[in-house]
Amino acid sequence: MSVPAATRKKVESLREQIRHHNYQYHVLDDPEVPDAEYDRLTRELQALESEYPELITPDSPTQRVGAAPISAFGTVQHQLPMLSLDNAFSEEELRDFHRRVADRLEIEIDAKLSYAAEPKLDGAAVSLLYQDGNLVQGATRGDGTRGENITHNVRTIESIPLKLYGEGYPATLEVRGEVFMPRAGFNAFNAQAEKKGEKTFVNPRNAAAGSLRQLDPRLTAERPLDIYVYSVGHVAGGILPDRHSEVLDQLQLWGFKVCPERKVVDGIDGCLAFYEEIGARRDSLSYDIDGVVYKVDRFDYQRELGFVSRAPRWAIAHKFPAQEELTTVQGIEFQVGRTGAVTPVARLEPVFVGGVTVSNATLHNMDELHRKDVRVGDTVIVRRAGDVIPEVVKVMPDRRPERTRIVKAPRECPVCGSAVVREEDEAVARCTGGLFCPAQRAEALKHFVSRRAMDVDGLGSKLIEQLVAMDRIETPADLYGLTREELVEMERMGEKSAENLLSSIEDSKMTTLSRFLYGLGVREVGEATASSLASHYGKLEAIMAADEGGLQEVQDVGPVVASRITAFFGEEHNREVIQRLIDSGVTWPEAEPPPRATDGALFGKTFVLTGSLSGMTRNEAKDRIQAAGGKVTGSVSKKTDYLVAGDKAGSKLTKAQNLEVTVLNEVELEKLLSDQ
Ligand code: D41
Repeated sequence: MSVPAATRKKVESLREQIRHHNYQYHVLDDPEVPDAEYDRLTRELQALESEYPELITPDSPTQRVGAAPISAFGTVQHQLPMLSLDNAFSEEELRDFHRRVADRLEIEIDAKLSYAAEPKLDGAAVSLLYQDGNLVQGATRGDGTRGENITHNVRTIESIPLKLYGEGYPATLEVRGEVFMPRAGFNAFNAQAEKKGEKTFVNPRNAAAGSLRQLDPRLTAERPLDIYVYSVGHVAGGILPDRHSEVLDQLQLWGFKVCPERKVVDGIDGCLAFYEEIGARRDSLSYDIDGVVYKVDRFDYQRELGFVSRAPRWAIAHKFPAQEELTTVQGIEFQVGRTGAVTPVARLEPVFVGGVTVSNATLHNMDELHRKDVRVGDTVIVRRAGDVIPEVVKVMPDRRPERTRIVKAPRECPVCGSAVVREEDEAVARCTGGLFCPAQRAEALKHFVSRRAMDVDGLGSKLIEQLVAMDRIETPADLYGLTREELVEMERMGEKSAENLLSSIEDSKMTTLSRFLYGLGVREVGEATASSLASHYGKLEAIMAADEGGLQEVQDVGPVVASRITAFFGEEHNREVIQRLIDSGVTWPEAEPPPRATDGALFGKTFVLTGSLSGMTRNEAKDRIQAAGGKVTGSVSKKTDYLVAGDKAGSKLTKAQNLEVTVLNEVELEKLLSDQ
C-alpha cells in the first residue's frame, strides 16, 4: 500500500512542530503551547505512524522522548534507561490498558490485580545515585538515555538525603523521582521575581525544571524545591522487596520522601476510584498534579510485561482534563464589579478546559492586558484550574492574524457612562458612578444575597440584573419591599418560584451580625474581618461609632481596613440603607462585647507593631498584648507607649525614634509579656 503524498507531508509537518516544541520546552524552558496541544500533535503523529509503519524513521520524535541534554552541564549515561509513561486520556483508554495487561499475563480480566496508584506530579524527573549510602550523582532524565549532570544542584534540595538512614541499603542504589515546586513556594517565588522585575515562571513544573538547571547551585538552593521518589533504577550489591509499593515503603525508611497519597488498589475499579478521589482533592493538594499513575505492583509481573520502545507495558498515566487550552479571542469587553473595578474580559471561542466549557476569561486589569498584549483575533492559552476563574495566560505570537484590534482602556464606564479613574498605586481602574451605576448596584446586591452573606435562595444574577435595570431595586433595602404581584410579572418567574423567593427573603431577615456586616460589602471587609468585628464589638452601633484607632485593635484590622470602615459608615447614604434594612425587620442576636482586660501588667499601655517577628505572627503578638490589658494600634503617635520593631521595620521605627517612643525588640516584648 502506498502512502498518499499528503500524508507524508502531514507526518513531516507534525514532526517539525513537535521538534520545535521539544526544543522550546526542554532547552529553553519556555513552552509555547499548552501540554494538551503537544499531546494532540504527538498522538496524531503516532496514529499516522501506526497506520503507515513504513513512515517511521529513527529520528521521529515518537521514537524518543524529550530533547538531548544541553552541553553546559556534563552528561550522564543512565545505567538503565529512564522510561516514559504512556497516557490514558479516558476511562476507555484505561480499560484498554488493563485488558492488554491481563491478556499478556494470561489472567482473567476481572481477576484481582494489585496496582500501585500514585498522583502524577508535575515537576521534573531526576535520577539520584547512591554509593554505599552516599549521594554521588544527580541527573536529569534528558532523553531517557542520557541526562545532564546536576549533582551540584540536587545536593541543595533539603528533602534529598545526602546520606541514607538506617541500614540494609544496596551498595549501589539509583533512585528516581520527581522534583517539584509546591504551589505556595511557586507563588511566593513569582511574587518576589515580579517585584524585582525578574523573569517569572509560567507554572510550577517549569519552575522546578528551570531551577534544577541553574549553573550556580546557590540559585537552586534559594528555590523552594521538594521531591517525591517513585522508583529505583540501577541496583547492585543488595536486594529490594518484590513489589513496587514495598520498595517505596523501604525507600521511605532509608530517608526518601514518597508521596503520602499513594495507595495499592484492586483492579480497574480500584484505579478508577483512586482517580476520582484524587481528582476531587486535586485543588487542595499543596502541589500541582496532572493525573494519576498506575503501576502493576508485582515485579515478577512487571518483568513479564516488559516494555515497548520507550514505555513500560506495566504502567500508565491517567490524565486529568487539561487545565490549559488554545482558543481564539473574539472580543474584549469591560466588566464593572461591585466596587466599581473595571476589568477587561476576553470573549472566547468556547473551549473545553479544566472540565468545563469556557467562553469568557479574565484579563485581570489594563496593565495585564498590555503586558500580555492580547488583541481581538489572537490565539491564546486559557487556563482554568479548579474553582479559579478562567484566565488568559498568554498570546501565541506566531498565530496572530494580520489584522488585529488593540483594545484601549475605557474612559467612561461602559454601563453607566461615569468617569473611570485609576488612582495612583492602584492596579485597577474604577467607575466613579458608585450606586448610580447599575452594574455596581447589581453586583452589590448579588454579594448581599450570596450564600455566605444574607443567603437568599432563588435570586439569581439574571433576576437581579432585571430588577436593577427596571430601577425596582436600588439598594439591598429595596429587596425587602418586593411583592408577589410584581415578581410574577418578571421573566421566567412562575407563581411557585415567586412564593419560594419571598419566603427565602423573609427567612434571610433573621441573620447574624457577622453575615450582615459581610453582606454590606465594605471594601476590604471579607468574612474573616466581619466576624472579628462582630465578636469584638458585639453591636452594630459600636462598630459604626468606632474610630480608626479603635478599629485597629481588632484582629486583622490595619490602617487601610480601618479607614475603609469609617469611610463606609461615614457615608450618609449607607447609614440610611442600614436603617431601612433594620426597619424592614432584618435582625440578629445582639451580644455584649466580650469584657476587656481592665487590669494586667500592660493595662493602659498602647503598642504599635511593625516589621516581621520571628517567634510569633503580629496577630499573635496583638492577642497576647491585649490579653495582658494592653492596646494595639496601627500608627505611631505621641500617645504610643511602645513600638515593637521586628525585622525590616520601616517608617514607623523612624517615626517612633523621632517621637522618642520606647522601641522594643521581640525578646524585650517577650520579657514584658512574661513579667506580668
Ligand atoms: O509523579 C510522577 N510524575 C511520576 C512519573 C510517577 N509517579 N511515576 C512515574 N513512573 C515512571 C516509571 C513507571 C517509568 C517508573 C513517573 C515516570 N516514570 C516518569 N516521569 C517522567 C517520565 C517518566
